[in-house]
Amino acid sequence: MKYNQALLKEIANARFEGVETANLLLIGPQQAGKSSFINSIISIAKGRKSNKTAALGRGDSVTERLLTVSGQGLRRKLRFKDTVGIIEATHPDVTCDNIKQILVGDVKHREMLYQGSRSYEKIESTYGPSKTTAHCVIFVIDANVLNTYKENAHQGTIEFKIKNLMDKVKDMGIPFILVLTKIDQLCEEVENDISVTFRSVGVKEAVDTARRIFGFQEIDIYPVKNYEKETKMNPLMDMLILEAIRQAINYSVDYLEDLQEN
Ligand SMILES: Nc1nc2c(ncn2[C@@H]2O[C@H](COP(=O)(O)OP(=O)(O)OP(=O)(O)O)[C@@H](O)[C@H]2O)c(=O)[nH]1
Ligand SMILES: [Mg+2]
Repeated sequence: MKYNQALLKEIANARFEGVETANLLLIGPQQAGKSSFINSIISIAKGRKSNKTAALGRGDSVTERLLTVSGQGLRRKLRFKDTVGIIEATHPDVTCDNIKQILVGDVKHREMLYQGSRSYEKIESTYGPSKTTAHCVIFVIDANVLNTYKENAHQGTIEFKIKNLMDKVKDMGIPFILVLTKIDQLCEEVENDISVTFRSVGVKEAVDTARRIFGFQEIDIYPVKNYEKETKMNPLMDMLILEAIRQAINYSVDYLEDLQEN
């Protein structure tokens, strides 16, 4: 598809002030499709299926450590940071504390994410946008579980934790988007034909719910279908994923530009 080629080119041509590569940090509940999303992008960039970060449906946490994924060509523009999925309860919340450390670039590739977290003073004092900090956050949520989230959620719930992390990201001035995954499971029409995504009532409802619960703006919400069991590439799936990435890249460009100017 010509449109996809144009999107790919636009991403490949992005220029970031002060750094060569945009750091995109993925945050979301366990099993939301974070790793699958990263693998999907890499597959699109390569033009074939690729698995850089383990994504398996075992029902429990698959990604157990920070994985930084980057590559050649177009992929040199993007560095993905894949994190451990957020789960309900658990106190102290090591995963959320750890994600806050990752935001400020304080965690290394393959560092286990279940280790005791370090103190917050350190986080604040070391903060300074750089090659290792996040330049845009991609929140990833399964579109099918959105309607189980509550507006006035209490502490310990997944939605509370996500809102808390959103606040942190906003406080730091880091831009963010929301990727809604598994839209194929929302309704049969989308499952059969991904091109009806933007006409689908189910997708519209999911987008509205995400706006209401989390306060995302509509232009920042991207419904996608990740590659999972497919063996071949699908240009319509690619398009939805590329649109999300383009927005994340544009936000990274703006963010890094603002930092240089101020
Ligand atoms: N049908 C469908 N399944 C998906 C989609 N995205 C991911 N999956 C499946 O959902 C499961 C979880 O995906 P992962 O990518 O491992 O999710 P994750 O957020 O990285 O999970 P953790 O690392 O455990 O937090 C896998 O079985 C994927 O194949 C999607 O868009 N549609
Ligand atoms: Mg994962």
